Amino acid sequence: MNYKILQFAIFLSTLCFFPFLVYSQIQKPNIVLIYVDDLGYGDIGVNGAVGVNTPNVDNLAKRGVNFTDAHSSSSTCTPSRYSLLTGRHAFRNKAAIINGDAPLIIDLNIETLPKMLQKAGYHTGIVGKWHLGLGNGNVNWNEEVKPGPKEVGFNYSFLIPSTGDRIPTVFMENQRVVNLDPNDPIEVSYGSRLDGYPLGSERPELLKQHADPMHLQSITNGYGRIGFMKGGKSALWVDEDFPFVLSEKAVDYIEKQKENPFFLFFSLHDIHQPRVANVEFVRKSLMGPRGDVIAQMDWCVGEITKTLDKLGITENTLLIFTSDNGPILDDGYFDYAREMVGSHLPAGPFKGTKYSIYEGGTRMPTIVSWPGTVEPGTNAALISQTDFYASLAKLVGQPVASGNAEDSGEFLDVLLNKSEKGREYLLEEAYVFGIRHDNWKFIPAKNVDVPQWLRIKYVDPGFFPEPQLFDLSIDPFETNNLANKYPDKVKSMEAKLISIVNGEASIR
Ligand code: NG6
Ligand code: CA
Repeated sequence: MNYKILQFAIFLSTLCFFPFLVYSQIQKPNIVLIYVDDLGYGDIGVNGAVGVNTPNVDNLAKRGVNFTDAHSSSSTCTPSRYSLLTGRHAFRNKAAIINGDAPLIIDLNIETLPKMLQKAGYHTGIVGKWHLGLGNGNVNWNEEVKPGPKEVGFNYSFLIPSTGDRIPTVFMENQRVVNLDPNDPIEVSYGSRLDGYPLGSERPELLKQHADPMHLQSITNGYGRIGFMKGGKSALWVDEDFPFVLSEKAVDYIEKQKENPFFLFFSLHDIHQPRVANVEFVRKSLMGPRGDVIAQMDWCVGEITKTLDKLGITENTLLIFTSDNGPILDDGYFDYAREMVGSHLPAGPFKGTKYSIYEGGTRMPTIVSWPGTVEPGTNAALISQTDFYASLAKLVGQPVASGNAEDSGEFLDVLLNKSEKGREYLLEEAYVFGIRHDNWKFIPAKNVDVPQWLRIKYVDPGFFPEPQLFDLSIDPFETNNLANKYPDKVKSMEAKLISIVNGEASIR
């Protein structure tokens, strides 16, 4: 063969193989994201929980990787969920905790995590808590409510529309209320009282669990809620059934989609309040309802892993287990979590709770499991849930649409435990900002009184009249303020924070 022809033949054969070479690096495993509500770093066995066992979560950790410095974007729910699904920090959207009648807070023109996965050929579903708003304001709950999950990229949805403690206390499947009797239409109000369900403030004898005045508006299923509700009696949920209803829907989704690559966002109600354990889980812990619902949550995790095993798709499924914000003992309902906590440390070795800027507010229990692909172990990389977007995009071979997910860093190798090189900087959002630079943590001065609603919950949001600087490598509990000792460090971290919040610098 003459040399030119040989060269051409080699060129042709390279062309033939090239697509396979590229393809082989792109994998499309199923992706299951289990998002627990208000679960603290220390609330799982592998991270030191006492008073409750979490065998299913511990087993995930045993066959996966347990992250020790992984963060939700914020120490409250709506902002964290917003960031998770958009790869953008919540401050850019002024996202804050919203009520059950709030409009959808995700801009329909941006590409979300589920939309990106749809483009990559995934079927996408959400089962559980939404809390990102529905409709355009002024929702009519008696018809299809749009926009919602479908419009932001979920092919299937089964929702708790807002929170367990907010009305309407009904499930929605594909954006319609489940079991609604058209002759008993639903009305919802977060302003004036409706002539509907009795109020907790007036009929405390109807309550299964007493609560503070903010949670004593309409009573449904024996629990006072935030907001007023009328009608929809046949559609009301039974809180005690949550673990079974939600797990069944999630399992059903997996079974139906097992032939597709699928993305399931399993967004549990547990361990948010009202903390209601089904009788099967009552006294499964030594800590009362809060511990019992941790056991209940663990059971739900087991239902998912059992299903993946049964269907033989465990090795083709990337499972991420994490939480939306730090733990809180008293969030309004009187379930004696504070009295019964014993020596259990809900935030593990960290200071801070839900609503707080200290590490416990955003440092989340985080486990990634993909047996056969992800090497088991622990990983200390600094990483944010905002990074899931770009990292999963890389995994499935999708570009991040330009101008989208601007806070999402690509850390696929960290997620897959091939590297411990995470972020250099990480933003933490609460009622004051915090910024991490490797093991340094900076919180700017905030000279305002702690609001009463946080004070009565014993929450320390981290307000302090002077800047705070901690070296987490020697002081993980953020006790020793080094701001006076390292003024240059304070200056540079403050400047970085300001430039991020002003949109001049990236936080990737
Ligand atoms: C707070 C509620 C609290 C809880 C929280 C949201 C009051 C006094 N407290 O505003 O009950 O629902 O919002 O929790 O209204 S989260 O986990 O969804 O962020
Ligand atoms: Ca939460």
